[in-house]
Amino acid sequence: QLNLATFDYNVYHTMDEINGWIDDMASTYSTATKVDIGSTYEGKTIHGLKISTGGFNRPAFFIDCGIHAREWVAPASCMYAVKYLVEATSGSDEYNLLQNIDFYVVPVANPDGYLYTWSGDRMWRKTRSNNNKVCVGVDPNRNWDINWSGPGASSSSCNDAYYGPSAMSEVEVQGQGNYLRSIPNLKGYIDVHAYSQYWMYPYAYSYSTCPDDTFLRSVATESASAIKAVHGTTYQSGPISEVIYQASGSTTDYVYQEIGVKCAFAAELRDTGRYGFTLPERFIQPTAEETFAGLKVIASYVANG
Ligand code: ING
Ligand code: ZN
Repeated sequence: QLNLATFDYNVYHTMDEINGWIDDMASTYSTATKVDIGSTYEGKTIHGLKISTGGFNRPAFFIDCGIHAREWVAPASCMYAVKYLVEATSGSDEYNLLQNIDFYVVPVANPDGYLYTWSGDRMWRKTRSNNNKVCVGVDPNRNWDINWSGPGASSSSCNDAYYGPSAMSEVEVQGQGNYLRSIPNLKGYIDVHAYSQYWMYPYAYSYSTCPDDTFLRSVATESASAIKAVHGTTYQSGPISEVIYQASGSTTDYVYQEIGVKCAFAAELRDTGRYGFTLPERFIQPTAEETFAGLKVIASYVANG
C-alpha cells in the first residue's frame, strides 16, 4: 500500500504504482470504487475507478487514458482528475457534477504497452500482442470495428498504426468494448492522448461531418476556451479527421457510432512538440489542471442529457 497523503502526482508512475494508487483511492474514498475493465495480452487486468455519489443509473462519463503507451502525461492527468473528483468540496463545479453524474476513469488502458515503456522502449505505442508477424503489437486505436482497416490505418505489423489481424483482435479492445456497452446510461466518452493540444470529436474515419457536428463543435470550442482560461494554453478544436488526420478503427468513432454516445471526444494534451511524449514532470500539474477544466465542460453536457 502506498501512502496517499504523500503520493506525488507530479512525477510519472510505474504500472505497479498506479495500480497501488487505484487500490488506495478505492479504500480511502467512499465515492471511489475500483472497476475491472478487462484483461491484457500478457494477462494483466485493466483497472479503473468509478467515482459516484450514489443514485441509480446516473448519466455516465467515461474518461479513457493511456491507450497509447508512450503518452505518459495522459495517465498522469487522468490520475489528477480522479484526485480532483474525490476531493471535491461542497459548492465546487466538480462537487455539483457529482450530484448528477458518474465518472469512470481508466488511467492506463494499455497496461502491457505502458509497462514496456518503462522496461524496454520508452517510445512504444501499441499493445504487446504477438500475432506471428514480423513485429509485435497492434494499435488499439485502429483495431475497433468501425471502418476497420480503412484509411489512416496500416496493414504492416511494424507500423505504429497497425490495425491488427482482424477487427477487435486485441483482448484489451474486446474487454473495453464489453465494459462500455455494460454501462447502463453512458452519455459521455473521451479518449485522452498526447501530444499536440487538440480537443476533437468524430469522425476520425471520414472527412464527412458527423450528425452532431454543430453540437459537438460548440462543446469542443467551449472546452478549448475553458482550457485557455486556466494557464493560457491554446487548444485547437474540431473533427478528428480535419484537425489531425483521417484514422479508421478508433475508439472514439466506435463509441460514437456503434455504441451511440453523442458526447464522444478525443483529446491530445501538451505539448505541441518541443518535448512531445517525454514531457518533463514539471508540466504534469498545469496540464492536468487545464485538462480538468476541459473535461468539466463535457461533464456539464453529460449532466444535462
Ligand atoms: N493520436 C491519435 C492516433 O491514434 C486520434 C489521434 C485520436 C485518431 C482519436 C483517431 C481517434 O493517432 C495520437 N497521438 O495517438
Ligand atoms: Zn495516442
